[in-house]
Amino acid sequence: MKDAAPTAIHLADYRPPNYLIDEVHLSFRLDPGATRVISRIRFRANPEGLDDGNLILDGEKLRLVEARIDGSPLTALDYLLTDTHLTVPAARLPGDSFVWEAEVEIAPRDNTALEGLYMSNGMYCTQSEAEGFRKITFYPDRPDVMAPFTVRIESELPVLLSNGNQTSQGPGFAEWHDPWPKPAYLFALVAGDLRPVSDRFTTMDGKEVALNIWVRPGDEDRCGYAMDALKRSMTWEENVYRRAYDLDIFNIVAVDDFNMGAMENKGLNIFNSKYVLASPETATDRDFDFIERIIAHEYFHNWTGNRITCRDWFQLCLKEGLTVFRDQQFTEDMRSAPVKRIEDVLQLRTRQFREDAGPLAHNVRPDSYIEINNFYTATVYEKGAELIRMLRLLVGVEAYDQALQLYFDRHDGQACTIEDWLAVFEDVTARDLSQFKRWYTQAGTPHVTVREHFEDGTYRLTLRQTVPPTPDQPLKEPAVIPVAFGLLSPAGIETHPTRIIELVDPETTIVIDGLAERPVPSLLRGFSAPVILDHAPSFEDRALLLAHDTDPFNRWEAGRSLARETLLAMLADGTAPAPAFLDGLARLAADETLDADFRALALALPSEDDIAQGAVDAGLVPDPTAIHATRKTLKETIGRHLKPTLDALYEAMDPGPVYSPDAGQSGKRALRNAALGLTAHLDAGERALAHYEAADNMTDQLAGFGCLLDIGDPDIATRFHDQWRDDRLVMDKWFLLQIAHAAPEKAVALAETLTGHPLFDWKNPNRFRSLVSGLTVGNPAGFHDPSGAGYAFLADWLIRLDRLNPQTAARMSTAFETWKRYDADRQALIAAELTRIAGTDGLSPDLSEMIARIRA
Ligand code: 0A1
Ligand code: ZN
Repeated sequence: MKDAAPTAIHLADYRPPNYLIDEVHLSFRLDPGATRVISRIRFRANPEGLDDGNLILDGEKLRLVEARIDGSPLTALDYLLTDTHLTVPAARLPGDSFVWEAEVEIAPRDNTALEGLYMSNGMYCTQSEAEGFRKITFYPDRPDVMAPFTVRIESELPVLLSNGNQTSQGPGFAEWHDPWPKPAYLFALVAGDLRPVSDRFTTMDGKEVALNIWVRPGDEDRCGYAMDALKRSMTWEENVYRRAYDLDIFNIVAVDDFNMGAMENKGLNIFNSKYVLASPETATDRDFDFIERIIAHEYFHNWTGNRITCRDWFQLCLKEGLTVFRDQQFTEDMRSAPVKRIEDVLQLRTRQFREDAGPLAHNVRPDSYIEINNFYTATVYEKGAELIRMLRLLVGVEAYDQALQLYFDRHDGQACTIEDWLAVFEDVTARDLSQFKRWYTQAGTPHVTVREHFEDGTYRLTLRQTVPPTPDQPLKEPAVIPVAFGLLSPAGIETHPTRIIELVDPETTIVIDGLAERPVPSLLRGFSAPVILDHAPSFEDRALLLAHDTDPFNRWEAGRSLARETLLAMLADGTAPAPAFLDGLARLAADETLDADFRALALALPSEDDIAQGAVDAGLVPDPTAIHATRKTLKETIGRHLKPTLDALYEAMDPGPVYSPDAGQSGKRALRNAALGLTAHLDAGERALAHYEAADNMTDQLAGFGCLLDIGDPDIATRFHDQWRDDRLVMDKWFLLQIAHAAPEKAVALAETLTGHPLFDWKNPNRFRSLVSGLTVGNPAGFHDPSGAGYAFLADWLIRLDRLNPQTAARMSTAFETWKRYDADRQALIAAELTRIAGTDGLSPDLSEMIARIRA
């Protein structure tokens, strides 16, 4: 039977499940075209369930071979089967507790959506989050049903893995038992010809844990950094959160075909291979940084996500926001904290502010969804993490630690809500967090408008908060906004160190007396809240903050706002960059008291997308072509003006002969490559070519490659290709960078040509993303070409990919989310493409939900 078209699911409709599960036994007989999955599940009535007592199991794309209850076979009259559910009416159930058994057949070879059980390069693997388990067997596939799992895998493949500890193994089979009750979304299975890279870890409770990273033969020498990051994550979590690992074995598997970054399945993390495999020759410093961060993230989920999980998918931020915050803390401790904070804020502004400002804006805890996979967003993850950071700032570090220990003790083994999360903070601090909770239930980025008044030694600072309307939320209530601020004297001396003002009312005024001179405020230090500060300090004040603020974030922020303003003035009427701006930049670049990575960040210009958003904020309609040209001009002007400084930096920042991806060395490379990038055009690419040729690591090689592409070197793409054609992860970079660095008017044609390249395997999500986002993210002026060719290119590929992999198609459609920013011609062209996609027969619920929201 067919179900009706997918409808929205609402948080308000949550009902506890009718049945809970005491234990699950699964048996897999693996076969590419006909895998048999035999389940035996002991159900027990939930006293909190509905009165009807029906047993409702999710199931999609399963061929039911047979089903039994308490050993008696069911006939088709005993249950109702649709495309998505199998329901056994209460009248057909023997009582409050029974054993369900089923045998189903599935075809992993034909699973191109990469959800459920699928195949990648001859290996079997699973992706169960969010709702993939229902494509493996009939099950109450919802996170509030938690159970211990026992799994038997039968296959001739040499390595057979599942969650938990291995209990037996023999020729052609392996058995695993996971004693920790878990929801189905954390289930995983892997089978293949894999090689381990192994190590050991002793936990703070003295438990010996075997660590393995499983990779394809030949990749063993690229796992060292991931293993090191794993051990550092385990130690850090013990030291900072006092939580230890809880199984005898921790497995990580690298797979080439994966829709997301990685997945925290209990005891068996599955990773997109790009976030595990790295060698200096093939991975950039940034890749190493990501590997460290994602290894930590997935490991930290063991406590925040697995031991304590989410009651329903509306609570996704409960595990994701908290785990992102914890991985940010980890990186801050491993590397430079200010640099990490700046990078995180850059990401937040680029991805989350953009989401919050457009048609896809949603609460950190959404109220409804059609396809939950569409809500693994920057808002849930990154804004979710900002909310935890604010809570910690508001209650203080000690209370935060106590609240977390209470959370772990109180909720271990449970499926929880945001209310449970906030309650531990309320219980520890006796503070009422009902107003703070609005951060979870209101979408949109708050604006904080600043007014200053100084008279007779008295300084008045008035801060006013507003949240612009977002889809379905016209009116907003004031939130609790912690604003960290300090004051500097006009000579650049800090007279008032950081304190926190809590904005709870629409408007708050702070009065500071006894000042000899008008102070220069440093507001929102460390980016203490995810808001837009509407404040236009004078050029001189910002230059002063850039030179003297004690808060590194605000130092960087002052420079960034000067750069943004310079660009906007150049765009508006061709105003040349102020010499004071260029001199300030030169001083900062040469300031040896500052870390190299910080200086590299200060030299980086706002991205074209940031400038477009800046134009919108200034009430203008952004022109991507003009933005591209202006940014290029400013880059060249900086290069010319700062040439002596940049040349000196290029020479001085030699990181030394033995490559290490640590913060110290990678900072030097970043600064050296920034100097190269700003000056490469001045010698027609001579230094860039020498840099490229001398490079013994991918960071430097790619820096040279990018410069040479910008300059239009006719051979460099072929040279790079011929060197790396057999390396899939490096070739992803080749596809992406060529398109990102193409002249805008040539970018779409190049993207089109590259889709015909023999190595363009569009069914591999990494390859597809590299090529398509090379255009949509990497080359905004090319994507927004006035002809509309970029829009048609994206629409064609989304329609094509949707038939195979709806999840990735839906994610890539966000390239259209900013369409209302642009001029009427571009809007009309995009609207036509959105209409064409929406009108395509057989569109997935994933992509149709996204297109409908973007069009709204
Ligand atoms: N929970 C993972 C991310 C993830 C989400 C969904 C997936 O498939 C639909 C896969 C992975 C994390 O936060 O790392
Ligand atoms: Zn996560």
